[in-house]
Amino acid sequence: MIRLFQTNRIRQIEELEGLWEFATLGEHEDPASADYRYRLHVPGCWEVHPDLLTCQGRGVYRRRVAVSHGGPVRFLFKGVSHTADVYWNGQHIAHHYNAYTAFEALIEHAPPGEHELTVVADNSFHEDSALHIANDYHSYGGIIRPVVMEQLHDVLIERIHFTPVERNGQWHGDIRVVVRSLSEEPQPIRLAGQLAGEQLIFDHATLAPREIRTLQCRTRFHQVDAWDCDSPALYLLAVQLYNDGDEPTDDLIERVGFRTVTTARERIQVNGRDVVLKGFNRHEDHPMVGPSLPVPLMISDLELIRDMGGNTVRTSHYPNDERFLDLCDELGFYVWEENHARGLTLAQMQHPRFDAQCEQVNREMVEQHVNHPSIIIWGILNECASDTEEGRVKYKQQLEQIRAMDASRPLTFASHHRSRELCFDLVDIVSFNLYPGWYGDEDPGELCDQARGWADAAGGAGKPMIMSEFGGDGYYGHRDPGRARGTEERHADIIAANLKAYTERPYLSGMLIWQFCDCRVTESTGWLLNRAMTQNSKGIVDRYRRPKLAYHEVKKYFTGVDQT
Ligand code: ADA
Repeated sequence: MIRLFQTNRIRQIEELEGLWEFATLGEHEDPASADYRYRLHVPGCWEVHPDLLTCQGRGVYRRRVAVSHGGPVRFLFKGVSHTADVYWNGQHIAHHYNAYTAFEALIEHAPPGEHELTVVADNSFHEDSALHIANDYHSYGGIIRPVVMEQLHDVLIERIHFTPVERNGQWHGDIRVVVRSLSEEPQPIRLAGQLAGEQLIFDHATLAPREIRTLQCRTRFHQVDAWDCDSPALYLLAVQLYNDGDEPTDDLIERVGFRTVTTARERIQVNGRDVVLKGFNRHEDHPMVGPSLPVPLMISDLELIRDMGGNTVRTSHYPNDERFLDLCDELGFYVWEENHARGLTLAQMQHPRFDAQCEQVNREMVEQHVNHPSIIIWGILNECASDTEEGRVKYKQQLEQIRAMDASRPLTFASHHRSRELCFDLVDIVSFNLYPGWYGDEDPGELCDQARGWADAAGGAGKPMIMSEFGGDGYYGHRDPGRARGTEERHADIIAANLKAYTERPYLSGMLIWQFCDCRVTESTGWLLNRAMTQNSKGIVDRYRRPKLAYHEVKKYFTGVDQT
């Protein structure tokens, strides 16, 4: 399944789901000489195969595809982990870095008939990789998200950017449609669009050869319901492109919601109403499928979160599968989506590729996910060097980049620098990762009050505050009346003490538990990567989603009802 709704009625698209041929590749081995001894499912990761459980390096996927009519053909890869090289009949056509954003591979003149598509994926921590490094989660290998083949015409709709605007109780929408010509000749075009019973009117245009242009309109919507968690009203936004005739030659459908997000008086507002975010940090991880959760498993994750009374997911620490975001739109969850970076030191932020790789993931994240009403916050650079002047320059640059692309959502980052933080003045929401009861013995309530003080003193006064991470280890099934560290009992105690303190503090705008489910981490040495069982065990459910004792504490504090 590509999305939770139909994205095209005119453009011919086909999901390339199923078994592809697969081979592991040596560091310098040519894919042409690969021994395709495996069949792996796409989407999926290679670690699900018994021979490849810990395989890290390069692997090559291959399949044949049928082109029905000659012309441009484009493959959309929704996520290849983590570096991809794509070949068409042996010829290199695309390169992309980062597992968690989509990219295209385009063939401008594909003759009809059968062709060979080959994808080399690399999940090694090579020297060109500034963001995928050994870390407290696993960088799986493979084509981890769906692949779509599109048969196009010379002019196409590249993407749609919808921004809802509320004025004097009336909903309006700013709609920007990016169109792209692949032609060497000027191309006259016109767009038609429909949203929530209104026709969208765009100017006609003639595109210069190979031009990419944005056409926009602002429309008033007379009969729409606002999107919110409790009533997640969604509308299809359909745009058709006419090139040189009366029949449209291309189209694109997005799904949008009408809602505003603002911050004022230390609070976050959705549609003008103060909200408190209660929820979880979540890694895309499952022992049976790695990062490639099928939709039913995504749904059951959200059902567990809802059962505990949660209303929010932070996509720690990377942009998520867009089908998960579709589900959040549809089922009514708030999302803090963040770019891909975790715990980088200043030296790691000074990697020669860091700036370019961040610029790219920020751009792709916003362009690809901007229409999800569930995303109410953009985040960047979790626990990086925001306590240094050099780090601050990079935070500022990235926040400005995102704000220039989308000024309709507040920005934040999760800090663990306490009183040393230097970047709270740059964001709309201040967020703290603190682990009272686990990494330190502080009282959660006192620490939280102290954190509010640090924020106020460091440029965060008047801004909403979120406890963006807290928790402790709890090994599923490890019970002991002595409540030793690592038991489910101690884990439940830590979660309860934190949640009691935070739910009692009216100045807090959010509390996000680290973490929803246990997750696999990189196996290595050093205190962090030496984690027991090579997993981060702070999940409220384990990797198989079995609830730990803490589940009931979360439910008690998030729902306000004690069922024990
Ligand atoms: C950090 C980090 C998480 C995780 C957590 C922990 O704050 O942001 O990714 O590593 O700590 O479990 O220690």
